[in-house]
Amino acid sequence: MLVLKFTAVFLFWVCVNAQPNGPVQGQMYLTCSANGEPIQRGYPGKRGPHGLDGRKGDPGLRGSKGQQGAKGQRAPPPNLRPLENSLRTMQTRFDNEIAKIKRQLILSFGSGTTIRSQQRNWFSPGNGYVYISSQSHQGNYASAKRNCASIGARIATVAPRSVSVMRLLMDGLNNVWVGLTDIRREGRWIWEGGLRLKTAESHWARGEPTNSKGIEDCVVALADGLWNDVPCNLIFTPLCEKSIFDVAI
Ligand SMILES: [Ca+2]
Ligand SMILES: [Ca+2]
Repeated sequence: MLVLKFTAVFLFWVCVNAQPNGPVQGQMYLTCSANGEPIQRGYPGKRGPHGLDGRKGDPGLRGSKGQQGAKGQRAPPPNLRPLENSLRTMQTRFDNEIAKIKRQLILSFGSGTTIRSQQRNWFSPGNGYVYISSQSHQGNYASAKRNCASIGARIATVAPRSVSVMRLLMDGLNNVWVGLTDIRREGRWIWEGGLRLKTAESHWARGEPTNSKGIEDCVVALADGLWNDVPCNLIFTPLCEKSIFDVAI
């Protein structure tokens, strides 16, 4: 029995050492059976499919801090001079306009103020308008309207509606043209500009209007501010009027 075991071990050793270089791909394997007979072994199988992707690896270590970059050049200062000049101009215009409006408001609400404008003295009775009645503008009613227009005004239609205002304006004056007529239709009094005279704003002197001889179609203000109808071809001084905001100060 011992002899048989020894024989088997010996044969196994012979078979193993009969292929000292080991298996070679594409080469048939020869080995021995347990009883020492050589047997054939098959070719290596095909390569298996690719395995599944492995899990994502851990993030790498943080890199070291880079070197500080070179210092950049300072940007040139912006050119603000045009903007400053523009703002200064706007400020000046704004200040001038505010000053003008302020003066006009003071004159508008200030009674008895004289305004020097365009080489003329305009009188402000505080009603928002200024007035002038110059001997150099004397004429009939038609020329009186033209003369007022020549100095940037119109023949008065606002002041005559207030006796108190007219008394301020008529200081030392008498018989001045105002902008009221019944030229188109007798007894139908119309203000220059087209508005019809209202009863509440009528300030006729006692007994007026008389329409004497049927030719009194224009109106003058008397020294006390009341009205008289007179022929339009008489020669008187016009009472010229314009808004305080139309005065060049
Ligand atoms: Ca008349
Ligand atoms: Ca009359």
